[in-house]
Amino acid sequence: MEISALQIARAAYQPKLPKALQGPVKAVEGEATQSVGNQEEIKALFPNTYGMPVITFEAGEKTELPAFNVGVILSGGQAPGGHNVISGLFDGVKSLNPENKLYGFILGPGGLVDHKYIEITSELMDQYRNTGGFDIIGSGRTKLEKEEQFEKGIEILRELGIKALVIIGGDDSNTNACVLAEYYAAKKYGVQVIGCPKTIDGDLKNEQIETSFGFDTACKTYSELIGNIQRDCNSARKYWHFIKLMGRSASHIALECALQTQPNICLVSEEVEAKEMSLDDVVTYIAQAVADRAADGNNFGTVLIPEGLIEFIPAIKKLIAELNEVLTDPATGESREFANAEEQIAFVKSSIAKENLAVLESLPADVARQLCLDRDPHGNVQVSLIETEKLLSRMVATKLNAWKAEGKFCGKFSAQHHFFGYEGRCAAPSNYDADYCYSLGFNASRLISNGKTGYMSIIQNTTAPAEQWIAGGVPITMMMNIERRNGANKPVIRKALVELDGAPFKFFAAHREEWAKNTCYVYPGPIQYWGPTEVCDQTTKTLKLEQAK
Ligand code: FBP
Repeated sequence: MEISALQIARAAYQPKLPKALQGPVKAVEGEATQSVGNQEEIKALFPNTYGMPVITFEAGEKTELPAFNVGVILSGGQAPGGHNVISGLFDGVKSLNPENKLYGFILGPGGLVDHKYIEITSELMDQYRNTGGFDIIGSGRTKLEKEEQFEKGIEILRELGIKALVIIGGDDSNTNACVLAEYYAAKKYGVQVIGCPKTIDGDLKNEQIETSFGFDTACKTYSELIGNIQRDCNSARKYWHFIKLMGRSASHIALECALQTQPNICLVSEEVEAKEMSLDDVVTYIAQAVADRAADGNNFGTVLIPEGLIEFIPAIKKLIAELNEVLTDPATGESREFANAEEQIAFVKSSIAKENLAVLESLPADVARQLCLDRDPHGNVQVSLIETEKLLSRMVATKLNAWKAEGKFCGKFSAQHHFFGYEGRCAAPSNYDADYCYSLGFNASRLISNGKTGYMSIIQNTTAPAEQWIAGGVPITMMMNIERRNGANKPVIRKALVELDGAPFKFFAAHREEWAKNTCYVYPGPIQYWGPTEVCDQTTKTLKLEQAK
């Protein structure tokens, strides 16, 4: 296999570890914890893993441990740094006892159920250090939530002598990790389950988890591309660029990219919902900015659109909630099966309330169709398939034409469309993600050697130099509450959306009028791995603003 010069040079990079993880550790326990919501229900559902303390690691005495084996699973969408979590885990496990083995389950949680695995040897590991992607073992979106899957899992875990399983995933995958930890603890199977916070979306964060890994690199990659587009835009001065950004529901990616690049407009879904804006309100807001810039002779601009926007428009949100209900079979809790798409659409139309049907029918036909048909295995609407950037620019053009017909000056409007998502998910991890991910993985090995289960690996204080980072673990039950999913109430990790009273949004809101009217573009350029620390080692503006609070 031919490999790039960057990959060769990057392979030699030794990720940094927090001081506490550089030698033997001892686990310091905090107070007993509570879940963030629905305490009584969560406690009843997780009697063996509820209420455990937050753990912090400090320097401790070396102890000899008998050899043990560990399994690892990559779950859900790719995020830069996944290979570093695995290399940190690998090095951590081997440092405890060189006889220890690490097994990777192939193509996500399905690999555990189907008994598909490989041993991660040092030769294999060395080919993937500090690289982007999840291809060392692959990922998948199979939901691990049924007893029969857990039982299939224990068969292979026992066969391979695996004492602990590390699940690297987002909120849904870590919810499932928590259910699995509880199940194995209740059955006294002697297998520990540890989670690691992954997702470019940045929505798996809370008081304990500062950020999910991959968010930093993905946002820097998109910001480079947005900056390049803005430079083109400011050179040619003839297009409005509508740029949709991945992130599923939360707008963290769009907001972070706005903070890095200062576009003319950035929509924030959480604000659209809070202000109860309609689709027409959103379109009017953009069209007004286009007209205002045209009045200054600027017939160009950039608009950032979060992927989940459409489902935050209150009327559409209600519609989606009802679609989720009617498309779930109440008997099985699974998605209903249909012979074909037309049958599914007819079923939807005959099942939903009149007012929701009216909203569905008011949408362009292609968007309505996508809303009715596409679901991921967790029952989420597949927002990444909805071409919001085209929908909005089409509607802005129509509005500007109507204004022109009324005699209002709107200048020229010509649009280009982009969707950035897959471009950033497998980028080579930034120094921040390389260090953070390696530390998360290494730290997971210490949670295992300390006998913990139902914990998520956490690394805190990450805006300080890595030496000063704080390593430990948080019980996953602590992040849970009950939410309606797929037509049923379920215990899930609470998703972190953009907080409108949080520092990142407030900073953006204080500057956006100026950015809209004037051309204040910033061009961040590509991620740098070597060079001055202020260029190479800075994390996201979101995290810096949050930590400054
Ligand atoms: P995870 O939450 O699993 O990390 O996935 C994030 C994400 O990249 C979202 O931003 C996006 O909506 C989705 O995955 C796309 O999924 P797919 O890879 O299945 O197209």
